[in-house]
Amino acid sequence: MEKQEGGLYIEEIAKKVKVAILGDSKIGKTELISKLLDTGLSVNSRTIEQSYNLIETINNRRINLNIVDTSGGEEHFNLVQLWISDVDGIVLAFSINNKKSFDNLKKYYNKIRNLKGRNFPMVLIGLQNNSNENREVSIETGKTQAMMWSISYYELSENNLKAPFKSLVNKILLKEEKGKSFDPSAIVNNCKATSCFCTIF
Ligand SMILES: Nc1nc2c(ncn2[C@@H]2O[C@H](COP(=O)(O)OP(=O)(O)OP(=O)(O)O)[C@@H](O)[C@H]2O)c(=O)[nH]1
Ligand SMILES: [Mg+2]
Repeated sequence: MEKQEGGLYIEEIAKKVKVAILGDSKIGKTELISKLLDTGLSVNSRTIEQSYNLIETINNRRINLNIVDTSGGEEHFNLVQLWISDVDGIVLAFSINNKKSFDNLKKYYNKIRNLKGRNFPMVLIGLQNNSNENREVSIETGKTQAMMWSISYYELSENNLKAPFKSLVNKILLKEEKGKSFDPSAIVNNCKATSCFCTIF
């Protein structure tokens, strides 16, 4: 535990939020996390599964963000179900210089929708826009896809690395708040009291 705040360790007072980053191999997922944590992780080898913690203040709340870095290898696609089993949100990543990595996200998206249902918090990010390679996916294409999936789109640069994660955490917190404020028993009790008819969705 790193710091103390008001006599409490930060890890004890921070709310835990767990997210996974998914997308093809060699698109820069681990590199992004390395920059985010400022640790200089070795990215010479392919990831299997690794998780990292980041303490952030988001919307005036202390968040202990646990990021699960996953493998983009096709041979590991059947592990997606396991990786996302207990996450609160997902970052879908592709390289803007690699159209195949963009097209392949559809299979990740469909799998997530099947397992997690609609409205599961997600964000789409385009990586490697700092390389000299030819761009294969335009900003418009990325934005359009994100709009079709009703999620936000980010193209990362050195000064906005945390933006998609903050946006995702905000969505997760909002969803949680909405879930708390919806209490079906309150409707049932209210109906009993006033003898009204109501539909519970
Ligand atoms: N130019 C450039 N190269 C990058 C960037 N991000 C990653 N790379 C390079 O791309 C290669 C793969 O990066 P990784 O971060 O290991 O890719 P990954 O998505 O984690 O791959 P897997 O772990 O196999 O799923 C490495 O050689 C990086 O140096 C970037 O933003 N710009
Ligand atoms: Mg990796």
